[in-house]
Amino acid sequence: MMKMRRPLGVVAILVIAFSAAPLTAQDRQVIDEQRRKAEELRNYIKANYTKSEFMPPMRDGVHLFVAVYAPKDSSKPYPIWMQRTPYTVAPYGVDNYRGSLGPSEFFVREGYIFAYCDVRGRGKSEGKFEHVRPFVPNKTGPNEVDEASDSYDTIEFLLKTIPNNNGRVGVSGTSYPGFYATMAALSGHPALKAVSPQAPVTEWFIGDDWRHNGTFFLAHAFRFFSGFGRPTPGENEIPGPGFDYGTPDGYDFFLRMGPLGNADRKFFKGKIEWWRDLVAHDTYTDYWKARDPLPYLKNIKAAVMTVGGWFDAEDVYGPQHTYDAIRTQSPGTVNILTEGPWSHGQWNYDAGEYLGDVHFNQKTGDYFREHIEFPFFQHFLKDQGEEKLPGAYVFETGRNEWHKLESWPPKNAAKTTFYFQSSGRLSGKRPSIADEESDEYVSDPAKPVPHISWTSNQMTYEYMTGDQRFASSRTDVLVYETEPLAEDVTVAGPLTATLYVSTTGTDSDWVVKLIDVYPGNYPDPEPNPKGVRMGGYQQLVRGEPFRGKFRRGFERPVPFEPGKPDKVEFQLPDVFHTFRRGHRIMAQVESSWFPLVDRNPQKFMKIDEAQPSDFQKATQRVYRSARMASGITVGVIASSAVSAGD
Ligand code: PG9
Repeated sequence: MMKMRRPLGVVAILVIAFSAAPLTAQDRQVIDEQRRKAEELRNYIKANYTKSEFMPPMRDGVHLFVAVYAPKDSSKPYPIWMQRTPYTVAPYGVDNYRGSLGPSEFFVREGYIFAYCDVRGRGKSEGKFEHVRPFVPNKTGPNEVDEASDSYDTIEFLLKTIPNNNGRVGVSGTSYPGFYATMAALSGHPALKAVSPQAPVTEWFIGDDWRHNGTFFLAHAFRFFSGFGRPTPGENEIPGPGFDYGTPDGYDFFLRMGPLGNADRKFFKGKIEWWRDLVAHDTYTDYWKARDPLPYLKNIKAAVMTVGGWFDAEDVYGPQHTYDAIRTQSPGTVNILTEGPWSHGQWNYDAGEYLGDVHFNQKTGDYFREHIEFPFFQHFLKDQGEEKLPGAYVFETGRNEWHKLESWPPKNAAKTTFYFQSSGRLSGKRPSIADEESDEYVSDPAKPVPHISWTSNQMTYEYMTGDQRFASSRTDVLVYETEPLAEDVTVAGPLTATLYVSTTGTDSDWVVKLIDVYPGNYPDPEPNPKGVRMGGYQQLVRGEPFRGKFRRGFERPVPFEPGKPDKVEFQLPDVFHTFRRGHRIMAQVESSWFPLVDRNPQKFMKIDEAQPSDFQKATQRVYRSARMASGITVGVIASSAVSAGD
């Protein structure tokens, strides 16, 4: 495989260019080098590719816009790589070229035909845009269209129109484009040989983007919709200007905003239909079910490599559940999962050496692009590369090693429960206490638990690995931890939180976190520009909220009976992490996570209709007895069995 230069360090440029600190000579050198490489790539594309634009008709007559970049060299046929997006495929015009093509520079240098598509109703495409348009199974006529049929019709057009193609098509996309990649897989087009849904938006009520287990991801949604959602008169919705918060402090901004309903009353003023839908649909109804592609992922003909980041703040749920749905529903499909130590989409553009304060001691992003993603498409679109691909490429954080597995999660992970015990202990031993021992705290919506210890008005990607010491010291956060580990403990797969709780309110949120506590002598990074102290660092490995009224099911919210113990059990996204010897395993439980999650008034009601007077303190209890044994269950791999990577 030819050794490629490191792809653009977009994050490097942005971090350096927008950091408060004055630019050093080295910073300038990095920026100049990245700019030179970007210019060189742009010139290469212009010299070796010809751009053309089309408006192919879909089966219902609606014309969609496609921009195609084809190699000037016609000495051999090339596969088609396609992406469909709602974010427009600008720049428009056959003389205006993109600065990059395809998933990475490897594809540009190798030679592919690249097709960029505005989805229906976006950019220069005709038709009506529908957010996450529901899939229509068993279509009966040309007017029953969806993103799968639009993918099918676009592929048909490209194969017939673009000269010198080799008859094979690949599709990939990240996040919203990842949803369209999943839809392309559902098109069933026979020429579609390889699909890579990356951080695909998949299930928006339970785990992706806007809602997690019924809670509303306020900071993320507010930022997104203060730009994307604003309709522009006379045109399709296009990203509008950023929103001026007037402060860098999101905790203060959203607390002063007041109840969730004020976001529309004070700021969006009814102009953003999708915001209204997301807020109003606060129970798992057909609105959400219709937008979930997972049940349809059967008999998928194309090879699928789903890509996700263990620390993806936007869509950590989608990739894991897309892979799992194909694994269980479409056994004949070549189905590969790649999970790395990444934030949202970081694998596409960054070296992937760290996230926040957590370092991985290798360029995980470069490795993915060169040794995982590019070979996947080369294998299925050009018959190149190794015969047998693994079922999973997964990065083990903590030990910081890649693994190639037959499937995910690993079969040798034994289900193990870490129980909450007295005096804040966490252990594998079930409590033997007969009576109903519990720990309690007062949850006050006027002083919710922050989700970060620093100041930002964004969700911030780094919260996914952030230091939790700021939370441990709060009286409204329960903390349970093991003794320092005598040997490495590796956890792999989904986590299940089982809480036996009571509240003096009639609704409540429950946030569970799994945390890696570093030993006191853990070294600080060198260099250490932020002056972070890693000794005693409490690194978030996984955190997830659950809106308690859905404990009987997401379709049927039920109130708590004040003071009466009840069971709340939910799944947290998968992890693959080793707690090293000398570290501790910690669990935290709290009832707010702000402004990542909207505040629960702790009164059973439609939260978007809550008034300030509805928000009430509640005394929460978490039980830890033989009969009501709260804890976290996860697969544990004996250290000896965790084979090193390839
Ligand atoms: N996760 C983002 C998103 C997905 C779907 C709708 C709106 C936003 C994204 O990065 O595209």
